[in-house]
Amino acid sequence: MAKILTLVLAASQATALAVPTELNKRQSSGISSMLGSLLGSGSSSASSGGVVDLITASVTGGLGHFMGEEKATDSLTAFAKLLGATRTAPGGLGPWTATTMNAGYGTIPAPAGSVERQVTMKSRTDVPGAKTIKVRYGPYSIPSSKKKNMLGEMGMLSNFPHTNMAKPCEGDCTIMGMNAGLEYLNGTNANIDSGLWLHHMVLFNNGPGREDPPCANRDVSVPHVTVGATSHSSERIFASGNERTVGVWPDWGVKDAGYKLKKEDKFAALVELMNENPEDKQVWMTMTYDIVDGHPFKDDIKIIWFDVRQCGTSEVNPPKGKNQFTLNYKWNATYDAEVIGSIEHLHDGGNRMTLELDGKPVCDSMTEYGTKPEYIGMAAAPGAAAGGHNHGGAGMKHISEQKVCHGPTLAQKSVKKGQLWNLNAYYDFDKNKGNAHADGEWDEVMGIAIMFVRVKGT
Ligand SMILES: *[C@@H]1O[C@H](CO)[C@@H](O)[C@H](O)[C@H]1NC(C)=O
Ligand SMILES: *[C@@H]1O[C@H](CO)[C@@H](O)[C@H](O)[C@H]1NC(C)=O
Ligand SMILES: [Cu+2]
Repeated sequence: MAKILTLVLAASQATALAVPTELNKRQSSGISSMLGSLLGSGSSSASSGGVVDLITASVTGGLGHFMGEEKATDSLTAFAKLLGATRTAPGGLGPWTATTMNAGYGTIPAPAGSVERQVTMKSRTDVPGAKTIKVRYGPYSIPSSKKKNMLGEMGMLSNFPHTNMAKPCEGDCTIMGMNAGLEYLNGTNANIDSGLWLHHMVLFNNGPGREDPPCANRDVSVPHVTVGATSHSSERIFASGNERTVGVWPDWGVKDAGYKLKKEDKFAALVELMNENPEDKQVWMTMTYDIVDGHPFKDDIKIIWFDVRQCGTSEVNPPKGKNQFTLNYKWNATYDAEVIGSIEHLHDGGNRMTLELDGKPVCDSMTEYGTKPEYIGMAAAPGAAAGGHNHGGAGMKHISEQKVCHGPTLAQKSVKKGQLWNLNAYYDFDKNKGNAHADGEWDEVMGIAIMFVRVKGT
């Protein structure tokens, strides 16, 4: 196993970092069949849809596009297994992503003069005893827009796995709200108008009894093993794109339930940040939490993750030649609960996202563009490349708001085991321009909804 691991690491590094992208097809197919025979001996994961496809994409410089294909989830899962992931162990995909894929970038020590890592703010809720705490994570160093990563993306810190992250409390507390942000080292907001994107972040909680229902039926789930956990020992509890949607449950009418955080729980995140400036940048990713001490409420709040590309990278390539398309995901509910609200995430080009139950609309979340100045693309700095993997350029309006469904805009307030929930993500590039790869093809898109449910305590 150790030998294969070294081989794969060496192969991946060698192919993606050293092999010129203009390598011809015959050479690259030679290399991948050689790798296939090396990896293939006794390893079913190297067969079609497995690691060889991934390495072939890497050799031909097409890894970025490959990540948005449906089979990429199987390939990445096979790669994770090859690096030692099992039902109970995360294996080496996380360390590989941190140190090989994002070599030289990621977390750095906070330079002298940086703002504090944690601040207690005025409470955002009127729940007795509640506090609002902002935790700054990182700082993270993001490559300049002139530097290309293994995926062929410019200026990207790509799904950087950050483990052992600070929690809003060390002992027991109850989370009642969350939102994410991006800041300069001095604590000033950082956004698109200065070329910095909170491309996305996913927060995981890893601890006894934690489980992520939609991915728990898989031995190995890519996002979970990437942060050093498994889908049977951890759960995704929050996510945000650059729209930075705020979810404060007391504002949705829930003041007597929350997510019960325990002493043994550990936080981790996938952090993807983009920089459109021609020099490296350093930023904090922030999480603002509303909490109360201890576990004063009987009921729990849980998170159900809807995703049109579940348990993979969440990325989907827009169908070729189509400007309008819909992406779909179905979830067959595995437990009973009360729905309190949902937060949706689309990429530029997205119109709206709906949740339906038995053909009946439950949530219709509209997308708004450029409603705030910091969501309008900055003028390119002299000498800058076209900006990240070409996220529009000067004056382009990006997603600034995604409507949250709760209360009157949430037509169904209960989930029953065995119900089929249907998520649709609607894209229309004629209405709102999407983002493009350097080669002019549409960049991958996403369709994610995180549904917050209340589970009765006993
Ligand atoms: C904070 O840092 C950013 C980036 O270096 C800079 O543009 C901004 O002017 C600074 N703000 C303050 C108040 O110092
Ligand atoms: C949902 O799952 C249940 C088992 O929990 C199964 O009986 C049912 O047929 C499934 N429904 C659909 C529509 O797949
Ligand atoms: Cu996204």
